[in-house]
Amino acid sequence: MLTVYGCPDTRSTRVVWALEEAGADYEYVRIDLRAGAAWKPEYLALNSGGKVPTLVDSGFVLTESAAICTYIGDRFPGSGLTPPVGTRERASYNQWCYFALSELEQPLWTLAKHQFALPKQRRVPAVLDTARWEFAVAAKILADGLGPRAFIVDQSFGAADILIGHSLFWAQAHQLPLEHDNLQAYIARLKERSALARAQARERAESDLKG
Ligand SMILES: N[C@@H](CCC(=O)N[C@@H](CS)C(=O)NCC(=O)O)C(=O)O
Repeated sequence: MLTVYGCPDTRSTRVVWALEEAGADYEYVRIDLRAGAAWKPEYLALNSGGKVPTLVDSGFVLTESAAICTYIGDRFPGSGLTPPVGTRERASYNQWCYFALSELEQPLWTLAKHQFALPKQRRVPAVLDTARWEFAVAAKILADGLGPRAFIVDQSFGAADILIGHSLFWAQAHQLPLEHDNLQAYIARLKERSALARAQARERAESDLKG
């Protein structure tokens, strides 16, 4: 049995999107971050950082959205979300997952942290301009790497597209400039995926963690 702990409009959408792409059967438990539900002892026992997402697969607990998406791809090989281990495609897949987490998402996270996520006394407004510039640098690397292809690895949709796509949606929602035509087309292509719409609807429909 698979259980996802998440919250709408957070990185848990990546995981629910992957599960929907895989056609998996899963339970969703909403952790209302604003109400402090992530700090309840029963949730901290699963995710000691008090963050979402967390996946529990029959007692096996996994955190970190990229690790979870990769796990889902490997657990449902027919989904095509992850290339087989040991192949060059898998190496490229890893490359783009690490890029998504370390280069593309980081400036977005820096912006969020220093605008609202950190305690007020920890925020440093002077970093915001540099973070916007760093995002533009990462977007250019992504645009060059994507080129004319439909998806980031080998022309077929996969979990790396989920991680990158989710970060691009995040950037769009915060009005960061994304002037590369191929990235605009890529974003539109990803937004058309019915599994994404199902994931967003599922996250909004489910109820909160009890207790
Ligand atoms: N690197 C982690 C980041 C998880 C994370 O920071 N999640 C945010 C929501 S998008 C969260 O739970 N924030 C609550 C907090 O930091 O207190 C991942 O990708 O899963």
